[in-house]
Amino acid sequence: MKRGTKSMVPKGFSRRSVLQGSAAIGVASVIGGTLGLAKNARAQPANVHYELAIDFLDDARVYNGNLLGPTMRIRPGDTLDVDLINNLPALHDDCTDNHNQEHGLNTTNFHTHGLHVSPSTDSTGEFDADNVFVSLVPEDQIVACEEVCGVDVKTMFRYGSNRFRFELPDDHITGTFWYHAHKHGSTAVQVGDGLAGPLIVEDEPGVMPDYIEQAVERIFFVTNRGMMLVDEQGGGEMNPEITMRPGEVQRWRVINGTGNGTDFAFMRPNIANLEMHLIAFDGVTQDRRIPVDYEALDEPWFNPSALASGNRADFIVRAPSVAEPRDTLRSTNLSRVVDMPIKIEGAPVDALWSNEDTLPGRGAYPVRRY
Ligand SMILES: [Cu+2]
Repeated sequence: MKRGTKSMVPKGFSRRSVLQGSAAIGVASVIGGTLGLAKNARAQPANVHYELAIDFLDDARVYNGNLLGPTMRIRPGDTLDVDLINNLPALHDDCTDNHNQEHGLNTTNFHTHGLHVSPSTDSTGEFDADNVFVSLVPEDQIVACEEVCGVDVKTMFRYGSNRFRFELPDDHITGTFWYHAHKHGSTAVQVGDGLAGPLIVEDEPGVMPDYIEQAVERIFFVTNRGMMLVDEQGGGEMNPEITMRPGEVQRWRVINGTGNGTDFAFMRPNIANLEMHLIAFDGVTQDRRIPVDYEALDEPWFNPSALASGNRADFIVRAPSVAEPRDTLRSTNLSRVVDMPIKIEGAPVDALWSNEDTLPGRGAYPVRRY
């Protein structure tokens, strides 16, 4: 495979922290003239910006030189701008009359999986939104569609770089989503390479129960190469040992980003006395948490810890004081079993917990802005 020749160095990272900081101070001063956010108050809508430069890394197409893209964090009402920069070499292979044949392998697009946003343009019409007909080709690529296909194709070509703008409504649901390349003919290859990443629509403060709101967050991304515990930039550890302190409560956001549509991924911790409850699925918070019996390898559609390709599941997990190893590991030929080795170590913590199983459901009620 031909390698990219342009810079592999990311051109810049998110300005999210700066934006969030200034927005929070603005709200606090309006509410009471003092710093600090009141419970149930929310930040003003922000314009959140990420830049994704695509290059080759070890023969795989990647964002910003990392195994995955950065974790994008937004809130209901925000505008998300993604500047996509295609540094891949031109292939001149974009047009084909067979839709089911791989083509346009260095041509890409950007899709926010699960967001309720425009499938065409932003509200001004100036920027592309989640539009499957947009194709971002390398800067110097020749697109000879009429020659190759003999017809004018519907695709709208962009060259080199493009800004995508996603406007989230004020009452957008909060939860775990993801983004990925979505150009027909190259999606499976590019997502398998790593052109994907977590996308979190943050909960409104005060909506989730305290023990969930204060839980330590971990994001796990199931890829074709294994399960990755991701860091915010898109690096991370593949098939990690998961450390928890005795009594610690963690919120696991799990994304099945594999390109194989027939694979169910089963999350299977290796200790018998871990408390694990499903609290959200596909970005929708449940009305009640569901205890996960991760020893039971039922049909995947009965098992709350099974994720089909593209699914997301959020779990609230509490570590025991001492791990009891499981003695049997039942196997299944139905699916991809994702083993989660847990290591309980460090000083015990007295983390908030509740035996009450009620959850806010869709949770994200429209919140009045101040
Ligand atoms: Cu998708």
